Amino acid sequence: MSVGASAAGVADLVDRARAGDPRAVGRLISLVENASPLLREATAALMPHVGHARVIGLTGSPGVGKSTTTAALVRAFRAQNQRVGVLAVDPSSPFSGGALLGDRVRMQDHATDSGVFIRSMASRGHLGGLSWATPQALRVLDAAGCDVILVETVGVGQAEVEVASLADTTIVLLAPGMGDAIQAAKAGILEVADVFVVNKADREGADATARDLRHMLSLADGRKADAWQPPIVKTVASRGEGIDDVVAAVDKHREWLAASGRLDGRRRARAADEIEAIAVTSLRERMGDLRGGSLLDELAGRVVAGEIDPYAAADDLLASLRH
Ligand SMILES: Nc1nc2c(ncn2[C@@H]2O[C@H](COP(=O)(O)OP(=O)(O)OP(=O)(O)O)[C@@H](O)[C@H]2O)c(=O)[nH]1
Ligand SMILES: [Mg+2]
Repeated sequence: MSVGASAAGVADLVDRARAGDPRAVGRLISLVENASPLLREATAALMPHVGHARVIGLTGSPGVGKSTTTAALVRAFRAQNQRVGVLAVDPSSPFSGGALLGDRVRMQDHATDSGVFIRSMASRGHLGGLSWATPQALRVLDAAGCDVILVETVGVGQAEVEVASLADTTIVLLAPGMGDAIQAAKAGILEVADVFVVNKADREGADATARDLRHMLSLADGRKADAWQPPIVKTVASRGEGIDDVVAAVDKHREWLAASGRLDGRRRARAADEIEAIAVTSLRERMGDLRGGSLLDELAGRVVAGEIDPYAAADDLLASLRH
């Protein structure tokens, strides 16, 4: 069956994904990636089966060691017999490839493990971008029975901050000598971090990086007394060192989220973002249809002629969308 065949095909895909068929999982994520019209039905079919997975985001500058850390975390969670999903997201690239291809190779260890699903996803420049697509892909992996989903995002720009904020727990990675603490502060990434990892601690300067980071955090006085204080964990991901400490920090954050009631708050905020992204996407599409239509042209003419102001014209345009 080809992707996008039919609604009946979608129900079958969802059934097979729930049974743990990696090909079905892959096809459902392709529906997301391609913004398929069948996605609406797929999402409805997935809804009753989600809410179980914990989502852990990893972000940080290129080359800092996200994929290496992700692979090490997969190993750690598999040792606990947890089912793991990995979603590698590249918000800046219109195509899957490059760095993500390298990641696939690195993940080879896990390629034959039926307890691990690995997918990469690029935005392909579709409307709404990854803030829209990522929650949908997470839903597929959740419904497929993942206990843990690791989301690796490339880079430390605004889009990455948004994707990172989709996680229950966000890990921000830094490495010595990359000027990372300052860069991270500039990109607004310090605020989204629940756990800091200073990776490549086998290199000189790891202690200095941790110290810079602690200093930056002390300057950011936005954190209230009852707020979570993000721990700083040092790792050598390539040798698996410190990974147990990362798992412990993530578990502790998870307990704090549950005990403080913030988990529910985060999930509601995420659902609100997703609803907004879908609504705005739909609005943009309908506005796009109007662009070729006569109403917008007519309103533009009236604004140019000085008959109405652009605010009133925009009101008319929005009113027409309600029909
Ligand atoms: N010395 C040292 N090298 C490491 C460590 N962890 C990862 N590396 C190496 O750093 C390089 C980049 O690691 P990746 O895991 O691909 O980094 P990444 O952040 O996923 O990179 P992008 O996906 O390209 O942004 C690789 O050559 C790794 O082997 C570490 O703890 N110490
Ligand atoms: Mg990577």
